[in-house]
Amino acid sequence: MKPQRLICQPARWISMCALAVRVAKVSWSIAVAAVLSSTAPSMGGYMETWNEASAGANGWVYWSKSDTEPLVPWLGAGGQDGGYVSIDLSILGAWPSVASLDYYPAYTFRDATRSIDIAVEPMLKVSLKDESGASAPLNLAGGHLYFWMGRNDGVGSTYYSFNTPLDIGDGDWIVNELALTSHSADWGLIYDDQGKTLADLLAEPQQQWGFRIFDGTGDPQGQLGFDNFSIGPVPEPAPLMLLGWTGLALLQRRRLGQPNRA
Ligand SMILES: [Ca+2]
Repeated sequence: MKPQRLICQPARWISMCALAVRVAKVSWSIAVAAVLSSTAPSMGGYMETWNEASAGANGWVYWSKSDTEPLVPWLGAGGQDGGYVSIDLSILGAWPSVASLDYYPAYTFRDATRSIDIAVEPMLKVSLKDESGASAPLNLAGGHLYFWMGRNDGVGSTYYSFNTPLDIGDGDWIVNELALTSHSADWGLIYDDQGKTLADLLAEPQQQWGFRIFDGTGDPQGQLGFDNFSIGPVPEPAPLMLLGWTGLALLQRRRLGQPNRA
């Protein structure tokens, strides 16, 4: 097919462009359907189901008003499945001081076995549920729940919070899926006394990570459930997606080849 011939036939260009648009629309629809139909869970390098007593806490703590950092209250039944943690937000203490409006309902730290490398494990998942009673409904005072990462290495501390807030279910469990990035613009500095950047923190071992309630105008209240927390790689494309793309590519080649044969 020679370019000059196509230039002299604008109608054929328009037809081919229309075909390309249709193929693109169908391809996108199939790709979205394949992603939604994929049932394979993302089993990342770190996962906490809170389903077993031996792993009920796994080092997870909350920052209480008594500042004694007791274990997160673990419930052996219920949740999205087989146990979970349910936290009374009214017992949270603010950090770094009572004058602050910065709360940490659940976090874990100093996992000596591994660290999060969000370059290869950027997909965060966590199930959340508002379990507040009618007498004390959930009230974050205009604030939101965020995921954060940090580290205290004994010399100093550095903490950053991912800027996209998490959704909290209203009586039902909500599965949050959040693709973390290493872009500094996507994170907000919580605290740093060593001059470390986000890149410095992400490259360090034995990070801490957890959840933060921030941006509110008062103390949070209510009961908040956490279950099935994981950080892992982005799921591989489902076989249906690959089949769909391959089939459409062949169809496109056939259709685009037809004018040459005419
Ligand atoms: Ca569970």
